[in-house]
Amino acid sequence: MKLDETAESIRTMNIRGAGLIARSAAEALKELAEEYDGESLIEFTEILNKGRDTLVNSRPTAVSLWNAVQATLKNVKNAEDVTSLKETVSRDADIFISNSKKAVETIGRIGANRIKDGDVVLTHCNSKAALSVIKTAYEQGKNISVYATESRPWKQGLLTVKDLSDAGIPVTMIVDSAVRWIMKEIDIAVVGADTICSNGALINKIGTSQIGLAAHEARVPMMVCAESYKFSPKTMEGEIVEIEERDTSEVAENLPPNVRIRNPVFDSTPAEYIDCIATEIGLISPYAAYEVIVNKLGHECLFETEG
Ligand code: RI2
Repeated sequence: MKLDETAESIRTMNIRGAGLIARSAAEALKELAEEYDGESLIEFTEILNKGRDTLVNSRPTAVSLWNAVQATLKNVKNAEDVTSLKETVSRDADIFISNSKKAVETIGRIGANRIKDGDVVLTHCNSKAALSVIKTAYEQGKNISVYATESRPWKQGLLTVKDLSDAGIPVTMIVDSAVRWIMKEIDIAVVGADTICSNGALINKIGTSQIGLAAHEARVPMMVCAESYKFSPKTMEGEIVEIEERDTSEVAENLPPNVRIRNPVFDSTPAEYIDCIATEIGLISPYAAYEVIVNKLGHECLFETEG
């Protein structure tokens, strides 16, 4: 797939889920690099930078996309010729993709240790990291069942219930507004992440914060499942995460013309409602987000936030 097609697929949500978006962006940059047949390092670098901007502008909220292009292009400035630049982009893309896949598996193993035999789990939207945790707990022989929200307006919950049911896990779908009512039956809420801010706040699918609020009220722990590239270096500089608002036709059509619709698709859950974050480098407190950004993503990506 050409880079422009990948960017369009991300925009239209044919490619979706913060982890898959990240891996697809790395792959798109790798292919862009491999297909360059000129001899100018300057021209080649410009093409890569343009490709980076096209990808980053396709969806604004998930920092996984930004971190993926940073990781893939991190050695561009050191390349001395076209051949070595091709090799470096290709290698760094492969490393990112492979680490990303391994991270989802490791998170499954670590997060599953927080799920007990007999637990009733609540999940939201369709997160591969959260599903990795739930499926690993089930594969460990734990007798669990899952409530999955529908996740309006895109109804990613339908993907989640299909996946869990294919794995043999008892699953019940609820509408998003049933979350607080069902909370009395829930032992643990397990959700994914699009972005984690330096203050530990979680940006995830719209409705996640009401799960956090209801879980906190009911003293139900909420575990977030997030690869380290879901943590945002940009928030270290005080940048506010842009909450994507998508086309209103996704919510409803054919309403009277004087009815306004809004379609924000992410929200922010404060750190105080989050029990723990399962990452590939361990189970952490949301208040350790700063350390993850500095120690795992590295100082060099801080304050290099252009693009
Ligand atoms: P994984 C999704 O966003 C959901 O918000 C989900 O929780 C998050 O990405 C992380 O997904 P969207 O792309 O990376 O459906 O865990 O808007 O798969």
